[in-house]
Amino acid sequence: MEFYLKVCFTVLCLFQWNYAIDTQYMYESCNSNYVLETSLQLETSKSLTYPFQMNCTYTITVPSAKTILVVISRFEVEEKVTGICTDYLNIYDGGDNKASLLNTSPLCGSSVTGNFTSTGSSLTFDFKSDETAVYRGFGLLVTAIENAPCTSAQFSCNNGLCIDTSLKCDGYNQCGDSSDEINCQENAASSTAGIDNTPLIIGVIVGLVVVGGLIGAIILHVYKKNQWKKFLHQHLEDPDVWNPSPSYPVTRKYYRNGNYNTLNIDVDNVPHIHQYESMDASADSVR
Ligand SMILES: [Ca+2]
Repeated sequence: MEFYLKVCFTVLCLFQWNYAIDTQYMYESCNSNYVLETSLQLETSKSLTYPFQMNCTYTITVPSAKTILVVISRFEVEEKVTGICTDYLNIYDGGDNKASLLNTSPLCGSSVTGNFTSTGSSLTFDFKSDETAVYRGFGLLVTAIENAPCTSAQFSCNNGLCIDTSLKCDGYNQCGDSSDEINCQENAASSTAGIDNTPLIIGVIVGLVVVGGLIGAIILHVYKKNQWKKFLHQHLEDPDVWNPSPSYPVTRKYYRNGNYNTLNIDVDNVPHIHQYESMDASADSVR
């Protein structure tokens, strides 16, 4: 078990994979509440595009001492029609859509960027779509934050925010200024420096040897088969040439199977046949 854990950890570090983050979908969890401890990704729906006539709210609440940071990581919603958003997102600064709005106007189109921060411990997202033109929707990174000074269990962002320390170098910008994703390659390199990679190296070498052996066996088999065909062709073309190589014996068994019928050879009077009789097994394996 320890061997496999080391292999998996090494592979993860080598390829710098993002750790999985909790993802919630507004359409599939329409009009629900979520208690958030650290961070989640809020998506419009599980489908490739959000549905027509979607009308959902989603409320997120964090512990009372904390507030909420929303980072827009992706936003693809129908553009305005005659200056009005027909599909749009509103972010309310409270536990329902009666609270004050954090955004100054409904959010739509594909150029929405920036961060939003709650004043309290709850935020409510409200998304509506009409009956025309659906798009991929949005992805929002929602994170529980506190202001500095940070505790030992928190990471101190460059912008003065504190986030859970587990969010450092997880591939997502929970600080809002990306300071939690800085210098991650160096950290990953140093963290792998103390790992004993011997099992991984041995595994790779054994794998290469096995694969190389298989390839060699296939090449040898094809080579022998071709040589055997070449030899037979030569003797069928010219019956006077009768000088079989010990590597490709022609035996009594081979003659009596009818392979040389056209040559009218007296099997019992061909000395080479007796010479190679003991190699019947070898000839059979080649064929
Ligand atoms: Ca992060």
